[in-house]
Amino acid sequence: MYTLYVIPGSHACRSAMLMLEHKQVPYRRVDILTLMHPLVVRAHGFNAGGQTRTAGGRRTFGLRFGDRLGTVPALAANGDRISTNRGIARYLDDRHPQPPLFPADPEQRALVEEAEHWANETLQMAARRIPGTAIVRDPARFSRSAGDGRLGYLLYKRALTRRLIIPRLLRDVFAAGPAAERELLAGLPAMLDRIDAWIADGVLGGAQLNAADFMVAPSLALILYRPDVLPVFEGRPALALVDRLLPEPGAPAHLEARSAAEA
Ligand SMILES: N[C@@H](CCC(=O)N[C@@H](CS)C(=O)NCC(=O)O)C(=O)O
Repeated sequence: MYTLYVIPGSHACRSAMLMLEHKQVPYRRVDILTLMHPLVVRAHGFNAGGQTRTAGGRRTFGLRFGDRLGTVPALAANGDRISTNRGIARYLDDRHPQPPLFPADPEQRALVEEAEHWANETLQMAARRIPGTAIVRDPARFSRSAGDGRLGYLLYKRALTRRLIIPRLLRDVFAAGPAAERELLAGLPAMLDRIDAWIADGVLGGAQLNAADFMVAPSLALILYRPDVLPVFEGRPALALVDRLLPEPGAPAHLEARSAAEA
């Protein structure tokens, strides 16, 4: 039995959950109270896998703190402690080769690893900051709407807690203040173009999903908590990918996925 430490609604944590589900490995999920997570995972023997995360080119105090102590997702397995999705993907593939998370062909694998790397280094942080700037601008509206969505409720179950804590976190840790908004939105179409191109080339969104798909889809799902960006997604293969893996609650694809899981 594996134990996965997560925080609720985290796109990074959902990547690891999708990978475990892909492997059909039973696991116990432990939800940590957000903000306590670097301390809790450290106390359980994890670290942050040597990451040096930046937001808007800055290593804020919060990022340095998390990188020193530990991040989620964090997987405890057979006495091992595996931090980061990158580590978790490789650990799972070593121990549970089928179905794979990376293609066997070395050239194909290199392409998937390139997409995985970009999703980890660039998309994952942009996915916090794109909705983040809207949240900082209008915390009350967001605290209501983030109670449900493709990733479930975001970080805190209570709307008041979301309203009080999340905007501060976004501004101070993830540099998602109003000055960043224009640039972040301007960069979104190019990011979606890149994902669409990988889908067209069969690197993402194939019959056999891979580690890069599981990194990309949750980030897109988080961006879509900001409804005004939907027109930029419409008609794109990138939207089909996130609809396939993480459908909007209540959408037909979501109901199908739920009844398949319950069967
Ligand atoms: N890129 C890594 C890092 C994930 C990450 O940044 N996780 C956040 C939660 S969404 C975290 O644990 N942050 C702790 C902190 O910054 O203090 C991965 O995919 O595993």
